[in-house]
Amino acid sequence: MNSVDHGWLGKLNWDSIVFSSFLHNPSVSEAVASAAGSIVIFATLATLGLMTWYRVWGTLWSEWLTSTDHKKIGIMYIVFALVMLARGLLEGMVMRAQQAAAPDGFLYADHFAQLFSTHGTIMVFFVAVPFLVGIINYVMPLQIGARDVAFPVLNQLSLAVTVSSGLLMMVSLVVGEFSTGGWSAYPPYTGADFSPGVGPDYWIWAIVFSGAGTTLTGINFTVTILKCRCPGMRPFRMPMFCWTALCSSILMIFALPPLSVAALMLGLDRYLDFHFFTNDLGGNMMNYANLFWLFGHPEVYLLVLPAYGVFSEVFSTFSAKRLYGYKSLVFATASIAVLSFTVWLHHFFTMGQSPTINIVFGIATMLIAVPTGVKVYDWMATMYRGRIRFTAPMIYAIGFLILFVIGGLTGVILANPTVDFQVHNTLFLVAHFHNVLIPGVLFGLLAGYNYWFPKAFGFRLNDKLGRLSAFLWIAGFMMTFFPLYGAGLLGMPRRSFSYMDLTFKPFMVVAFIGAMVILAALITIVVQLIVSVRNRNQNRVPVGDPWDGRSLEWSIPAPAPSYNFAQLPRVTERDAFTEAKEQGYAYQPPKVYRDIELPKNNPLGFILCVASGVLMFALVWYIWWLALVSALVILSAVIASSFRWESERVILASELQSDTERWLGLVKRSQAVDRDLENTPQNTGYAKLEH
Ligand code: HEM
Ligand SMILES: [Cu+2]
Repeated sequence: MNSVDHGWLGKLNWDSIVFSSFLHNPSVSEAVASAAGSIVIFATLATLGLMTWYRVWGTLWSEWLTSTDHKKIGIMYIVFALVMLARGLLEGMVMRAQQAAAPDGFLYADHFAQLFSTHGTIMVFFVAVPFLVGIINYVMPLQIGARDVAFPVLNQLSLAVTVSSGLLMMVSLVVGEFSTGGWSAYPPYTGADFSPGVGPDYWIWAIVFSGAGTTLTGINFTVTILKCRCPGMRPFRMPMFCWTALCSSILMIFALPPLSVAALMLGLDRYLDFHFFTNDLGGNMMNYANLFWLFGHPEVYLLVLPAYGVFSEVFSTFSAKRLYGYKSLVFATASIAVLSFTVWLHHFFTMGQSPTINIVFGIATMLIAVPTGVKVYDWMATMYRGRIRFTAPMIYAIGFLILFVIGGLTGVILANPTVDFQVHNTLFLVAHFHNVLIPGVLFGLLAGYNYWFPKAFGFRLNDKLGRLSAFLWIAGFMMTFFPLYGAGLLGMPRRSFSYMDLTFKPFMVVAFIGAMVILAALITIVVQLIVSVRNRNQNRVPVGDPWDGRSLEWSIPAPAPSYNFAQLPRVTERDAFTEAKEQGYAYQPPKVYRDIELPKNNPLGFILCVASGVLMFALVWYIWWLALVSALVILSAVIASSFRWESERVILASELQSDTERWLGLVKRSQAVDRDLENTPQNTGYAKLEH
């Protein structure tokens, strides 16, 4: 393209700033865009200001930004995901408001298109993925009795590129415009001919960099689970969550590369005038569709499997029972992971291949319902005759069980090519995928957040507000998305910024009210956090086992110490901690205390986060010198880091001993609490043994 015609600042000029469009053309649509841009700017300034005011920069640097501890990296992933969730949800609200107000509306078509493109991209890549990677990061090494993930610095790098890609998404609200091509960015529409602006370039680089981070995370987690399990932790003794984490990580390794390749090829089309996906000169868009969905379909299972893992832990803990059908759940998980690669073609039933092919892929798609049914059965059997407590994670789990069956069934309906010809690209599809993504992914992640929070921070979240938020999510979800099934069956196309047929209007109004309920659910989560932090002293659970947990993460103090275990555990059973409690060898001091080596802090992640952010921005705007400089910074930082002499720090045996003895003393002084009291201040994390 005309890459050489640009000056020092590439394509960047004053008119690229969002406020300039508002000044040229003061309309409601532009006002909304400017407001969003202002929120980004003010939120950034306010955060920086507050951090300076409270003088937290030093701690932030030494405890967090340079940390290689899997627990801290996990928490940072989750904080990032929650910030992005707030943005993604607000965009959903604005879209619902627009469609409820149609045909009059208040947004331009182009602005609406940017909204569904950023919303979809953010929800999938910057909410669901980082949230689940964060939870796996925190929990999985503890569950398998390891000290850290296999490659702690790599973990830091994965976080770095994920965050910098998310920041790039935020910058696109202020400078320039985002893509209008949806989260799947189909060419040739996103090619240079039809989208000459910078929008698709923002999408491409955010996807390429965060995708690289996710692939590396997949490798890191897979190696960790295969290689770093404590003595005795045979595969079939691993907690269910670790199995789902393993399958999901393998999906990360194999599913993300086709996406990165597709996005880079689209980049070649746009930057260097290649013709992979154009309509002429030998290009063929279907190659993109195949690559994209070769990633895209496994991706949805990559998202949902860890949530299955969370629900498995939640069902068994809050029913005080062993997980029913453990092995069948493992095989169901693994077969879902494999099958997920064999169905991608159902995303283009209507794009002209033969009926035979459609039938084969239709049947393959329906097959996934079989292992999923096995799981639903196992979860219900786990609850049967259990001592069930309706805590916040359990409300999410039960809501999931009911709603996910509905979402799954609508998926089976869509898997029938003849039906799909009628409803593809209508709101029926939008209802279906939100029906699986919200109860199936988001509820799982929020359940995990409520469930493991006390382990991470040493105090429980307020359960009343947690339950309220879960109910609001369930009610809001149903009200927002069930009407879309109706509107879709009546023929309302997806991605329409307006419509003339007023039959759709009542559906859209109900959906908008439902979206407000979801907003209330989000606000409740924030309130819950604030209230819980304020009342943290009454809710502390330092002993570390507030829910009578069954796996190893509950066998250590809360918050978990940096070295995880004073001595690596040795397990002889599934549900290792329950076993230890029953046999009476929980809360024993190690026989000998030995020094522990842990990886030292490393500034590499932070440097890479900044440099890759600058690199992406430079690439989007064709600022070639800046791209070169930042690429060199990345390269030199990586090389320099490999020359670090001392990469380990030592925790002395004496320190371990005094920590452990203090904690064991606390256990002795604590009152064991019954399950009925688990959400009262009496619960200090010492669960009474019950049979
Ligand atoms: C408050 C909750 C939410 C609301 C109100 C909402 C609303 C919407 C709307 C209005 C669209 C555009 C639909 C269309 O006309 O094609 C959309 C698309 C989408 N949403 Fe959501 N959404 C919500 C939550 C989520 C969540 C939690 C996820 C994923 C984890 C998600 C993923 C997507 C995706 C992938 C698209 C497709 C974007 C595209 O077509 O390119 N949404 N959503
Ligand atoms: Cu699919």
